[in-house]
Amino acid sequence: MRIDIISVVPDLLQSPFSHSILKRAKERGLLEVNVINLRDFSTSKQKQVDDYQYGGGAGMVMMCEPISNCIEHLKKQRSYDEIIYMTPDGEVMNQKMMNTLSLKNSFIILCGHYKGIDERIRQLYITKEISIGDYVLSGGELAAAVFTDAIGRLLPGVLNDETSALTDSFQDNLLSPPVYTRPENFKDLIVPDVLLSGHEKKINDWRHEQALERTKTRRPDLLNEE
Ligand code: 6GU
Repeated sequence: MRIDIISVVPDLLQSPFSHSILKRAKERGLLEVNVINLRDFSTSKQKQVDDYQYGGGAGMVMMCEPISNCIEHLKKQRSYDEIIYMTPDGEVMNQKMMNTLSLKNSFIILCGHYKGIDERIRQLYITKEISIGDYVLSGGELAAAVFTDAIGRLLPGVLNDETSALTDSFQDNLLSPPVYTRPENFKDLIVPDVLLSGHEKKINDWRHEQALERTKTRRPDLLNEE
C-alpha cells in the first residue's frame, strides 16, 4: 500500500510512522508513506498556499492552484484508488470503513487547514472525505496519522499474530473483553478463575459474554449496527 500525504506542516507527520507497528510495516515493504509539502507546489514567491475567502469573513481558505498542481504531479506518476480529504465535515471513520479501504492499494490524503480548501478542489479531485470524529482539530495531519495507523495495521503481514486484528474491538461491532497478565493477585484484585482454568471453550464463552456486557453498558449503539 502506498499513502501520499499532502500537508502544509509536513514535520507533524515524521514521528507517527517511525515507531512500532507502522515502522515495521514500512521496513517489511508493506506500507510506503510519503509526505509532500504543499508549499513546494505554490507558484508565488512567498510560497503562499492560502488566501482570503470570497464573500468575506474570518479565516483563510486553501487555494486551488498549489493543491491542483500537487495532485496533478502525483497522478502523473501513478494512479490512485482514492483521493481523500481529511475534514471535520467528512464521513466519520469507523472500523468497517477501514476494513474496506485496507483492500485498496494507493491513496492521496489531503490535509485541510484554516477554513478548509476551495470547494472546486473537492469537486474536481476528491473521491472521499473523512472525519475522525465530532470535534475540530487545527489541521488534518493528526487525522491523516490516525487513518494511516488504522489502515496500516490491517495489511496482511504487518501484525505478527495474524489473528490479532480480527479480535480487536469493533471487528464484530463488540468492544474487547477485559484482559489480565501477571500477577494473579494485585492489590487484592484477583484474575477471574476461568482465565486460569485452561478450558478453552469456557474462556472463549466468558470473553464473548464480557464483550457483550461491555458493549451493552458502554456503547449500546454498536449493537444496533448491521
Ligand atoms: Cl479530518 N480534520 C480536522 N481539521 N478536524 C477534524 C477532523 C479532520 N476530524 C475530526 N476533526
